[in-house]
Amino acid sequence: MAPNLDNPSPVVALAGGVGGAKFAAGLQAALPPGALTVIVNTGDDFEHWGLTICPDIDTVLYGLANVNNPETGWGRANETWAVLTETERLGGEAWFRLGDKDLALHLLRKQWLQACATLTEVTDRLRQALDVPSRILPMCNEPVRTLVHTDEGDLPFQDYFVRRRCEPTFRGLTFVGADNAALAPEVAESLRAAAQIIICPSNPYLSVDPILSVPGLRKLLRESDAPVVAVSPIVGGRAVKGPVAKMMREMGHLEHLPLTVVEHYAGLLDGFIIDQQDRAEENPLPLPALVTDTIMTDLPSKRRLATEVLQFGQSLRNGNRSADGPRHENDE
Ligand code: FO1
Repeated sequence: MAPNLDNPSPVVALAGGVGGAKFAAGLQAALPPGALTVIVNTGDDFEHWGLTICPDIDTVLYGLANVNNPETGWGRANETWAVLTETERLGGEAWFRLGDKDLALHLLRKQWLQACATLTEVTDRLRQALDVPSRILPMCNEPVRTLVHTDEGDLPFQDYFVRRRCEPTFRGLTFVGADNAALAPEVAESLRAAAQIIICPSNPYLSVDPILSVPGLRKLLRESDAPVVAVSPIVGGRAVKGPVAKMMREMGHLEHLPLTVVEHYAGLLDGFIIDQQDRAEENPLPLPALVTDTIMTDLPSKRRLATEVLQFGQSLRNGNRSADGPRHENDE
């Protein structure tokens, strides 16, 4: 896709979690400055230490600013832990690791929110302070909190995911507050103006579904004449490891197959990108697929993948859409 420098065709990405942030950084590197808008999950957000923690916004922000911790994927590079260490010594909660540089951002976000700035305004102020050329939009300005139903009762997402390391048996999810979420004008306008819409390789259930739960957002995707593609978050079928694999098994997704993800996004997609390790899974897919290396280890690999995805989306826009009409229809 030849970048049009004076009027970059706007691209909108939906992202959450570490995988989504990595791919968003690849898109930013592959596009002219200002062409990318990232709509980010806020279902992982929670109140902690009297602060409003927005892990997925911050993971995307730090990734696009190239100040993220490359080992963990979240938090800051070259971080120090003086406040966390002293908090623990004084008997405070230390299970959620907030570093000193990270804390500065949380203190400012809290101050600006208390001064009645919206989360969208606060996030835009932070991304400009970190010289990020792309726009970062919370999925909405109202609080939506992912609540995890487990055999030990209901747990706020971070309690389940970080404090308990997904040990309790997963029983289900509720996005508390989604019904009262409003479609922010910036979100609606970016989706209406998009030349391409890309669902990043984020966990469909934990990171993308909360975004799609905002009333009116899914409809904007369906109505858009921009191609909508998704990058598979699963590589090599059962390769998902650790607590997320346990959670997915307990969700009943024993097979982590590309087709499962395509069917989960029923009715939204014009194309799907799968890893070459899952080439055999391409055939049953009921929509155009790009098979490529989706492993992102460094910025060049993120940029290469993003460039291929953008070209694939462009090819769908130029009419190579699946025979059965513009969207992979599913009677849902
Ligand atoms: N994830 C962890 O597993 N342990 C942590 O202590 C932790 C701290 C943390 C602090 C700031 C932040 O923005 C993210 C943080 N994360 C941590 C990641 C967080 O749990 C995210 O929700 C996950 O990456 C899933 O999106």
